[in-house]
Amino acid sequence: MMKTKMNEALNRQINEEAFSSYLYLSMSAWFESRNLKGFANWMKVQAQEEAVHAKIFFNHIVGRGGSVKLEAIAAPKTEWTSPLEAFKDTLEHERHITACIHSLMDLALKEKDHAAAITLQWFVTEQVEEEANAEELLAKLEMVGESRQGLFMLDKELGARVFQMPAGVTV
Ligand code: OFO
Repeated sequence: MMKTKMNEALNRQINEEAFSSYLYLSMSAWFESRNLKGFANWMKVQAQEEAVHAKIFFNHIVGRGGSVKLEAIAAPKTEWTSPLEAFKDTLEHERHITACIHSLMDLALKEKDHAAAITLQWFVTEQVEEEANAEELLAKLEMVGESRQGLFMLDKELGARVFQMPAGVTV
């Protein structure tokens, strides 16, 4: 059985992950509107991953007899001035999520909630990858600058991304 404080904090994280999914879906729609279908694909896959993250927390709470409370999801931004701005927002958002995960881990350790700590360990590792991916794409966009050809090549590269359920995860 989970303590109320941990239960509430994990419920808040479901909302954070659901918002992440919404944000990237909104970015996907924006890229579609700019005819950058590869970027749109990358963001759609990212949104799928975030929905899985929300479900991992959902399953963790349910599996331990906790109570799931789904709150309203805030409306994400719908317009960006450039792909560069969208990826700046992505990196900033992932850094925010990393901070959320670290606070949850701090709480789990304080409460001696070993089960929560094990689930959160996966997210600690995942966030290293999430930030690295956003940093890499941001760097590539900075390199490309105003080059339409560079953007075209990058769009092609991002179009190849395919959603994969993380190893060992069932939702
Ligand atoms: Fe982007 O990792 Fe979850 O939110």
